[in-house]
Amino acid sequence: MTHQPFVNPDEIRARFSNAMSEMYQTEVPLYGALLRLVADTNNQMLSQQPELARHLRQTGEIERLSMERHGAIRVGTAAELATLRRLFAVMGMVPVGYYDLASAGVPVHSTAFRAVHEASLQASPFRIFTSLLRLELIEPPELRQQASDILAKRVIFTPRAIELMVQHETSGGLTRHQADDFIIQSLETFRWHNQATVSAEVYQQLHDQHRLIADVVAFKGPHINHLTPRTLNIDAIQTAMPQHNITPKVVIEGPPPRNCPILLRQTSFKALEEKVAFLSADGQVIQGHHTARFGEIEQRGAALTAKGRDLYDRLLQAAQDQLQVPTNEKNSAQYMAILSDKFNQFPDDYPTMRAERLAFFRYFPTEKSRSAPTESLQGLTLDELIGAGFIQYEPLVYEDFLPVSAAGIFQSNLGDKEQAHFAGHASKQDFQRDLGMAVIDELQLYEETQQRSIATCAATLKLTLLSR
Ligand code: OOG
Ligand code: NI
Repeated sequence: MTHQPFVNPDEIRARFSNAMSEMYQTEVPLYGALLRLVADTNNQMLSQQPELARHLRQTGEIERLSMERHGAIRVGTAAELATLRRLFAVMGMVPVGYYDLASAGVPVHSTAFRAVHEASLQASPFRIFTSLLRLELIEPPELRQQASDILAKRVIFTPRAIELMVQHETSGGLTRHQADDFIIQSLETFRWHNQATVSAEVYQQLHDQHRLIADVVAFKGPHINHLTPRTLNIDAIQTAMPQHNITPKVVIEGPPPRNCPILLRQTSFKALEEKVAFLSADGQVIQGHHTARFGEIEQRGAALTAKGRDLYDRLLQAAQDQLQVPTNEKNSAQYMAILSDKFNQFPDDYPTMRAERLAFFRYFPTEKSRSAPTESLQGLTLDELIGAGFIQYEPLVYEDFLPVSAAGIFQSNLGDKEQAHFAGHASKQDFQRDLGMAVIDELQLYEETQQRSIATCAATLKLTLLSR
């Protein structure tokens, strides 16, 4: 008997991401409109700015530009989170980072499932921001118990999806036929259901406690709540959205516009009010509505080192402290001005960002290095080789999320009155116990990618040692 080869997890992820996007565009047509606006703006930018196009080609970013996407889901129990970990593993996605959102007024903590190696990220950067509802933060106790009872009864995975996860775990992969099946089956978990699993009364109680609780508890599964393409000009899209009948949130989250973008800037359109049906105890169908699903865009920049991140966090905090109140329609321009002013303290050219070790970089051997007399280069440092034109560098793209920004995205889609505060401490340990493994440290991943690129340069130049 011949053995069927396994499909590469990167390919399963790329296909799953496409299938998810198609499903979501059907479910939320406004997301399709946003995608078209983003594609048009990206094309315009590329034709107007040849230098930008060159930079994106150099790093391979141009190929993944149109497939760039992240999505988000919210689950209710440890078992759901742990099974999602197994589901995402089939597609080569592992939990990276821990995000505590309770301190920012959202009763969840989260991780991002994503690929980790630069080659895999290149094949498909698709990530899922996954939040676990923290039931322990819910008052009163009776409602907490009720929510937990409702969640205990639901099964969010199809039996066949579970079978295929086990198949992947025991044999190390899926064959072509199994992978096709897996994509169809796993998509079911993230589908929207316009029928709630609870009565209108129970929905209202959950909703009164926090809109997010109703969103997680009252439905059959963790519907995908947004998808996010990557834009080359987030400010242009923020301005253009209203002209396309799309209502954006009031401010762009993250750093201000810069010559050398850092981390992540993101904005979204406001969640839509959608019709749902509730079933009463006597079997009557009652029409109501629920607001949860939206579209988002992101613009990514350089991944920062711990030192760079610390500076970012301090400047962001300083801007928010100066504004004193949460951002709204009236103060959004003022906030952006304050933010730009504070960030004048963050160097805005790559050589300085590199010299001060604020960001991670990827190093490439130049054309010149291929015909170099390598003996004479032995012993030169990385800086010297860059100076002599044998090596060039590009910033490493940030592949993760930002807790303050994520809270801002949550908040703007939960309504303004949900500015609650939760006293609970961040609980990475509890999260990892529920997940069934430790989350991966993102800084370590950037460090490794940077190091691998230096090793490739050394190999090309036939250097035995290449120190920074
Ligand atoms: C997740 C919000 C966070 C992001 O891009 O920071 C997020 C959610 O609303 O479930 O997606
Ligand atoms: Ni998002």
